[in-house]
Amino acid sequence: MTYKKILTVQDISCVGQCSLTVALPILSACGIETCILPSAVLSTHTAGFTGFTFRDLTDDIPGIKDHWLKEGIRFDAIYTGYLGSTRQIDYVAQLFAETGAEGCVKVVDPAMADNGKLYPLFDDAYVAAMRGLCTKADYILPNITEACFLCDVPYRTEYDRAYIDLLLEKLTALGCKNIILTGVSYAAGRTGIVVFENGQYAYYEHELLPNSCHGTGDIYASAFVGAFVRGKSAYDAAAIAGNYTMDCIRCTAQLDNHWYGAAFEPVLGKLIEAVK
Ligand code: PXL
Repeated sequence: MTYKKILTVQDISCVGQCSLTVALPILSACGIETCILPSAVLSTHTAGFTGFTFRDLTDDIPGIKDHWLKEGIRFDAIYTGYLGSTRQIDYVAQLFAETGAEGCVKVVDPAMADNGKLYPLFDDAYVAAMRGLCTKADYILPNITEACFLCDVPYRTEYDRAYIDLLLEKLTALGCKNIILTGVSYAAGRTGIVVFENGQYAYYEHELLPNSCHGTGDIYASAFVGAFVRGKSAYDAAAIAGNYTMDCIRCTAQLDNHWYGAAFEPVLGKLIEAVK
């Protein structure tokens, strides 16, 4: 049996179904021992709620890392999501360098923007720091907006394959290795995921659902990482994560007034089956 240990670094939004409250159950469901490092604690996520609290945990990270090193704790994979501050990104790079076991896979979801806009609280300095972290990862999982911020290309809602190739080329020129680009749509009613691995382009296309939900980027990234660390190929993991995310969106569409996140729990069983 393979039983891998992963560290995931992202915030705890106490309410809102995103970041650690999504990553921890999904990675556990994939059969991976999941260690967490909360980047910040918020009362809710920042997309749609107002007046949320925010406690930045940046200053806790060096002490936590030093304790782990002293205990000989190492991780088979490290996966980062929403981070709490620009300074924290440097600490995460240190975690990459010091706490990985041999062959440790590093995955960065540069969770910082969507629909052409940065999330509240983030600025150009944050983008620059995230760009640096992305070059240290084995896989990055941006959406198109995040890719545009990372490589300084204007965001477009209408595009063709040449535009996607430009983004992949620029990300590669920055030093990014393998790129899983989400939300890539080449035809009406369809969307999909580009898997750009070792310079090879592949595309997993699926239906574009009429509704969308907050937090699906985190669900997608967690399911991708879970399936990949369980031994699926990047392409198969991208497809499994895409199918699971659609199941979550369909499940959420049946609920009234569930605007702040996606109901990922009722369909977790499907993910467990898919990663077996
Ligand atoms: O889903 C990404 C995310 C994670 N964490 C926090 C957020 C967001 C997106 O808005 O606000 C705190």
